[in-house]
Amino acid sequence: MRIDIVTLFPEMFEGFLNYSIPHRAQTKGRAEVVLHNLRDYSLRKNRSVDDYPYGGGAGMVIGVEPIANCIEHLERERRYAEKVFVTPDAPVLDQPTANRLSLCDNLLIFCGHYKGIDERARQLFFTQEISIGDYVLSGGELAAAVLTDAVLRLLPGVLNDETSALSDSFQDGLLTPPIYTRPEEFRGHRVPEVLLSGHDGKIRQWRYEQAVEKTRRLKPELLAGMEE
Ligand code: 6GU
Repeated sequence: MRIDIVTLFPEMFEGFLNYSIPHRAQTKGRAEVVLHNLRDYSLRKNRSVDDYPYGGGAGMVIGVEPIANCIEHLERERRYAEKVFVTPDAPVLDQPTANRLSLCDNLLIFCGHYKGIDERARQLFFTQEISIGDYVLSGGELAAAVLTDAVLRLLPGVLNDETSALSDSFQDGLLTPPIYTRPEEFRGHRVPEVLLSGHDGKIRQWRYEQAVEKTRRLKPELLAGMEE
């Protein structure tokens, strides 16, 4: 898949995209992530993209013209399955949304900054809006990075063990059970005996019970839909 990210701060993505799973998705040829600087689409001499809000108030607003210019330019090259605006006043990203977006060929993610973007741009140029949680960040860049990571790790062939995305928390509607590695005992705290038993059936049953118990304790809302 190809992900085009539009931002005023493309450098913010360089570190994240060059490590770990997001890096592997690209070097394995499963994904291409292309950064675009919104300023390159400014029609002004000083490359500015923002202005004062009509009606007054604090903060600057990114104008509709550079956004239109940028997205129309990118759309001349390819069709996007979704054009996502990341913003805190939107539905919160969840695993089903990440799963669905991972099936798209071309994805566009637009990062706002300052007070936000002109409402007309939201209406005219995006097919979906996504937040990453109910708190405010300084800009959309970290949210776009979170969304990109959540999507890239789902692409086939990116994770070593093909089943390991399937065993993530949320993929079966449950949190993951506790996991352990050596040593068997640390300062008197032992690894649960069942995990050392070599008995696959018992281990599977224990992990399922632990997942249900942990979900009930930490995220009971995930169980609400499953109990009918
Ligand atoms: Cl997408 N943007 C900003 N600026 N803050 C956020 C967010 C997005 N999601 C949660 N907080």
